[in-house]
Parts: sequence; structure tokens; C-alpha cells
Amino acid sequence: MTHLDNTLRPRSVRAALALGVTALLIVSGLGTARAADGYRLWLRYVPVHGHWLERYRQAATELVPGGPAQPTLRDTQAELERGLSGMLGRALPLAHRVTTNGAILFGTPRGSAVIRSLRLGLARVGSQGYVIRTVRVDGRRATVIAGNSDIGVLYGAFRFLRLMQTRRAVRSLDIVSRPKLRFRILDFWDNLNGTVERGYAGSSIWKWNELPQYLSPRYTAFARACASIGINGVVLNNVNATPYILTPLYLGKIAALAAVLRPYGIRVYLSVPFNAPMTISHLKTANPLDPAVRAWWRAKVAQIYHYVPNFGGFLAKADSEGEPGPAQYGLTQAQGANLFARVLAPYGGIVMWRTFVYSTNPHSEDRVMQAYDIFKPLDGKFDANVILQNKNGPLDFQPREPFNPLFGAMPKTNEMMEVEITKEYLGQQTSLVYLGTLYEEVLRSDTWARGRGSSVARVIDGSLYGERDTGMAGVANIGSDRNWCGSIFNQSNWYVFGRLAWNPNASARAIAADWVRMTFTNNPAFVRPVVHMMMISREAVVDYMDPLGLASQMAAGTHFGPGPWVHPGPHMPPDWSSTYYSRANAEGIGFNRTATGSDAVSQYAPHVAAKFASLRRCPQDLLLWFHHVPWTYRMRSGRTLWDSLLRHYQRGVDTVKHMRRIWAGLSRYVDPQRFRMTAAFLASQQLNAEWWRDASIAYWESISHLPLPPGIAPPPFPLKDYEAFCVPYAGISGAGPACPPYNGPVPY
Ligand code: GCW
Repeated sequence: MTHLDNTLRPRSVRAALALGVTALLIVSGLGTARAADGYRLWLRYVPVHGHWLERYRQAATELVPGGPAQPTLRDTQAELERGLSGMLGRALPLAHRVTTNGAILFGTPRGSAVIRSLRLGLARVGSQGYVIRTVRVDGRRATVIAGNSDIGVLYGAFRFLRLMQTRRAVRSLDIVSRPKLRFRILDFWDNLNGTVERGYAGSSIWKWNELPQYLSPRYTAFARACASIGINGVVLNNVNATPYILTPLYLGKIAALAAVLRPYGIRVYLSVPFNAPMTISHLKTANPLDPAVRAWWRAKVAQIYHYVPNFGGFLAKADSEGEPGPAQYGLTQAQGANLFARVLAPYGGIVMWRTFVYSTNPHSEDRVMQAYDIFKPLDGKFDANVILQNKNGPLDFQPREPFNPLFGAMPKTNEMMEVEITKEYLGQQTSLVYLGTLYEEVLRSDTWARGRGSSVARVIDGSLYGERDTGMAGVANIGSDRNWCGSIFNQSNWYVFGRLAWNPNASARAIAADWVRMTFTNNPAFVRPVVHMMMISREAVVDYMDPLGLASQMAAGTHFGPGPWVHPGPHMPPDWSSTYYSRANAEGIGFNRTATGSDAVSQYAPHVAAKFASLRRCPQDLLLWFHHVPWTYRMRSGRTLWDSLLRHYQRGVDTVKHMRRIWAGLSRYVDPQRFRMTAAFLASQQLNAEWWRDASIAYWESISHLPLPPGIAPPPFPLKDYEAFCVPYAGISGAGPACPPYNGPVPY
């Protein structure tokens, strides 16, 4: 209980100090009095107390900028001032050289002769990394935060602040860090009308009608938060793109936004519709082989760079879910991607070309095989500035999927990973699900592409095949809600995405602990149980939604709540239905993807394929992904599959109850506002979990005709009620309702 950050019951001295700092923040316009509503994310910089305060005050006595006050360095200084004054309760003097023990010197060797003379070995950290080291300057002990670029210095400053925020010793530092991935990007699925596809945190944060004249202060706050975790790119608009984004009206607005983001090292990218030459300029075709089409894109890109000189490039969803693409002209995905690549290359721009492409033919092969079959033969055909953007799994952001077989399968092509940070398929806004464990599971999966040790992390960080253009993209969960992400714990997913994109080998648990300490308190009586809760949260969702390797069992359209009964129909393509994936029948359940079935296993390296293909050796948590298994099959536990499956649903519900109990005992460590919101959301999550459990059990019972095992309660409603019930507007922001009005009992 020594170094408690609890601002609820401060001793009188602390109260005075806290008030003083709050006043300081308000006066300087740096913060807000509404400190506990989640707006300040993990950058709260609340006062430090006890012996840590003494230590940190000795380690931070003055700020010494090492270089001219360019925008990024000015922002670095502002962040250090904001962070240190918030935590240490006093403003730090600014000095032109080191004059006291405890000076903090920050800058680049180019900007500062002192930093140059320290020989920090900065060659190791590249253009975006940093070194933080305790050194002696003119006989005084100082901390130097240095990078080869101003942006590296900014990243280093955030790291230094994090050390204090998480109560690490800072007296004797030698930290060397460089990002392992080059492109660390948030993809916004934001529409220009302010709605957000699969967004659950309010309307879009980009206020197109206010731009370019008015620049909301949220843009800067957003940029700071991104820079604090190393995110360096933002795709502003939905991959289901409209042509307006490429018109001069919007380019002017984009230029204004790009200028705000730029000092924080963030480049702007755009999603582009492949047929823009037709919709904007009435060309008769968008065929990349047509010289007029190529000229159109060349001119368009020149125009974009005129508006936004540091423009990053394009993201494309082509030939996917109705979006136009090269296949319409009988051309390959490589021919489509290279059209963009060639016009962007002269400016150093890149193309992120999504591999989320699948056939619309209902009689085609197994849906999860299609992207591999389309892209794998094209290895080596993509230009150097194209990066294929693979979703983490071969299907579609499900609670659990095996890794996407394209990872490691294209040695001559850049590959990056796309994950959802928004929880479209994992409970959406209110459910507490920490995605760090999901990302970590994929990153650590061994593809065996070049033998043992060929993890997905090594594919995307370029260490397996030596690519330079490496990256990770996360579909943002950010909106205009005051707390940015719709819930406090959703913020942890933005946070962990950035940290893993910086270092895909980092530990999800360690990152969760940092986030909890910065977002709430360093008190171990809080940190330990909350990290535990986060670490078990994703498996809970898997258990009550898609246990044992099931996938895509959600309601149609909204993707909210259970829908295992969703079957193909006139408006429901087979591979969007649930029954396509479960393959449940009177005998058993699961999709046979072995050689006797679709043979999707053969898309993996032989070692992995053999494991997945073996009923005995297949990881049980992917069992029904790869195998159709009799209900009576004996699992390793000795239970039948039927028994085991139903127990997973129950276990998921039990875990949520457990999480609720943990949280309920922590009120004394959290401000009332964030405590209550989280408690209420956990209550709603329990209802959601019970709904999933009951509806799923009711449906599987109707298929297996087996009795419920002891300990499994019968669902409270008949199956037909679950089938009829739907939450009409969940998760389809801006679109119409996804189901007719329902007048029956409410299972959720
Ligand atoms: O999972 C699906 C979503 C769509 C999304 C699509 C994609 C942007 O339900 O809303 O469209 O993935 O990734 O393109």
C-alpha cells in the first residue's frame, strides 16, 4: 500500500498537491478537470507519492532540449513537461545545457554537440528508434534521450515517461529500442458521412464538415496517444471506399489533418476504390491495361502529393464483397496492385493490398482456402512497394482461427498482418476482451515455412525472408466517444496493438500490466487481479461463442449475439452462413478440412499440415475447424465431444462471472465513474454470454438429439425464440435495422 496512486482518498498533503497539479493543467490548457472519464487514456500522469516521488524528483531536475525547436522536438518537450509536472507536482526548469544532477537531455546528434560527443551507438536504432542512457555531462549525472530523428526522440520521451508511470527505477538506464516493423498502422473504417463500419465508440473522429478550417483538439490528443505507442500511420477512410475521398474538396481536408498528425510521426494513407477513374472522371473503364486509366491515376497521385507531401500511400480492398477490382477485367491481383504501385513509387508511397478476396461462386471450394489459392501463385509478381495485407486468420477476424496460411507462403512478396482492434466478432462495445492474447497467439504461431522457428512474427518483421517493407495494421476501435473506444478496457486493445506492432515478440501480459498501471494505478492489489482478468478474457469469449474451433456462429448482419442456425438462402450466400462453417448434423459437428474433406490443411507447411490433419494431434481448440467429429467422440479428457462442447459454453459464462466478482472487489482503487461503467458493462457481458450459451445449446440439441449432460441447465426459452430474437441496430452504424421488430421474450 506504499505507493498508492489512489486519488480517491488522498492524505491532505496529497490532496493539496493533486489540486495544484490539476490547476496547473487547466491553466496551461494541457489537461482537463474531467480526469476520470477515460479521455486521457494511458497518458494520465497522475501524481506520484512516497519514496518514488523523491527518487523521480532527483532523476528529473531540469529539461535540456538538444536541438532547434522544430515541431516534433517542441512536442517532445511539451510532453515531458506535461508528464513530469503531472507526476512530480512541479514544473521543471528549462536549461540550455546540463547544470544540475538529474538533467534530462533530449535530442539528436545532429542537433546537439553534447549528444554527438556521448557516442551512444545510435546506428543500431535506425531512423525511428532511440537510446535512453544515464550519462555524465560536465561532471553531472544526466539522462539522455536520443534518436537519429526527432521522432525517435519523441518515442524515447514517451518510453521514459512510461518508466515513471509504471514505477520503474530510472537512476541507471541503458535502453536501446527500435521498431521491428516499419509500418504500424491504424485502419479506420470510417465513412465520410460520419458513421463507422463496425465501430462501437460513437461517430467518426474525423469531422469532415468542420475541416479544414477547424482542427478539433482531439486530433492532437489522438496523435499523441498513437505516438506514445509508436503508431506511425493512419488510413483515414473505410476500405469499402467511396470516390469522394479522392476529390479536391476532401484532399484539402486531408491535408489539414495530415499537418496535425505529421509532427507526431504519423502519415496519412487512403483507401481507394479501384473504379475511381470511372466514378470521378467518367472514364469508360478502370482497366489497368488502358493507358488512359494509368494516366488518370498518375495525375491523381501527383495531385494528392501536392496536397499532402508526406502522403503514405493506398490501401485497397479489391474484388472483395462487391468492391471493384482487376478480376473484373480478367486480370490478376498483382496487375491490379502494380497499377497503384507504379504511380506511387516515384514519391516513395506504398500499396497495402488486401488478400481478403474470396469467390462469390456458391459452389466454389472451401471459403478459407480461396485467398491462398488466388495469391500464392502470384508470389514474386508484385512490385517492391506492394505489401500484401493478410488478415490474421484465413476467414474473418473470428474469436479463434488458425493463422492465415499465406503467412510464410510468399517468400518473394512483402506480407503484413491485419487484425481487428474493434471487437466486431468479440462482443463489440461493452464486452471486456483483451485482444493482446489473440494477437500474441497468432504472432507466435510457427508457420514452419523455413523449418522450426518460422513464426508469423518473423514473417511480418522481415527476419524470415529479409523484407524491408514490413508492417501490421489494426482496424481502429476509436470514435468520438469521450473515452475514445466506447469502454475503458477497449483502450487496452489500441494500446497493445501499438506495442506489438513495435515489437511483435513482446509479451501480451507485460503490456497489459503496463496499461493497467498507467490507466488506473500501480497498486499491486489492483494490478494483479486486473491483469489476470484481462488475460482470461479472450478465452472466455471463445468458450461462450465459438468453442473447440467453431467459427462464424454469430447473428447475420449485426454480427452481435448467437446465430448458429443461420443457413444459406436467397439473401444469404453459403459462406456467410453459420451452418456452412459448423457442418453440424445428426452424426457430428465440424468442418472436415483434411484430405478426405476440403484439404485446406494442405495449404500449411507439411509439419503443420500433418498436425492439423491428425484427429489426435490437432490442437483441441482448433478441433472443429479442421475435423468433422462425431458427437460421441471421446476427447482427451475422456468426455464425449457433446459433453465437452456444452461445458465450454458454461465455462465461458463462469469466467465472465468470475471477472465480475474480481472487478466488484476493486472499487476502492478506481474512481467511481470508470468503476461503475466497467461494472455495468461486465453485467451486460454476463447476459450476453448466457444468451450465447443458451441459444447455442438449444440449437445443438435440436441437431444432435442428445440429452443434456448433468450440470448443464436447459435453455430457458425454446429454440424458436432465440431464432426470432435479434438486436436490430447493433453494430451496423448508419445502416438500417438488421431484423424485423420482435415481440417475444428477450433472452438478453
Ligand atoms: O468481417 C468483415 C466485416 C465487414 C468488413 C470486411 C472487410 C469493411 O463484417 O464490415 O468490411 O470484413 O474486412 O473488408
